[in-house]
Amino acid sequence: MAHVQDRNRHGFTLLELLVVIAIIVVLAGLLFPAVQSVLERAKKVQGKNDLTQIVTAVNAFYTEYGRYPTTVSGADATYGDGSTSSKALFDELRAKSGTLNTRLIVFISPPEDGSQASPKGKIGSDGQFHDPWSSVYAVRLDANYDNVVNNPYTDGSAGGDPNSSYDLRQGVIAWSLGKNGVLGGGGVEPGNANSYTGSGDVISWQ
Ligand SMILES: [Ca+2]
Ligand SMILES: [Ca+2]
Repeated sequence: MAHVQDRNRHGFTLLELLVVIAIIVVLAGLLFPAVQSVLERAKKVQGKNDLTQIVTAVNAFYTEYGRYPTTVSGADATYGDGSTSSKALFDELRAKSGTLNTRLIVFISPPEDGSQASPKGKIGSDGQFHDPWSSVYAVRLDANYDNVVNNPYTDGSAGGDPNSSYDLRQGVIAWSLGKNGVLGGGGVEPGNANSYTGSGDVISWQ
């Protein structure tokens, strides 16, 4: 009997510890989705801030030089869409290149991580600006100066019909593919592929 009393005095039995551990596991399981959703919202806010900075930088370049930071002419220019790297664009905006930015003005200065090809929310070793999920931000410039650019969700090609109702009356637009890394929803995002509505994508023009 003395032995049992000893054990009681010293605190928890194995069963009590197991119950406490089980309760902690259940609570952690309940909290995990909530924490994930808060983190995801924070990433979208960061994405929107980055997109605003990109658009502001391009517009400041236009104000300074009377043109957009691209050598493309006769059609609109799209960077970071998977076919054309955005390095040339950000090299000009970051004054790493003086080809177009002849006065070497720094229009944007995102954090940089040269040790990674695809860092999150930074310029990578590829010279491109990556979103908080590590995909590349896409940027479209009105390089034919007709005051419209194609909406990537309704056309996908740059420099289309300027009279189309699908075009946006913008000089520069930028967008992030969101958590699933593709245009529109699907997979880990709600919504449908190639559609902005209800997806996890982040865009500059709304
Ligand atoms: Ca245009
Ligand atoms: Ca997406």
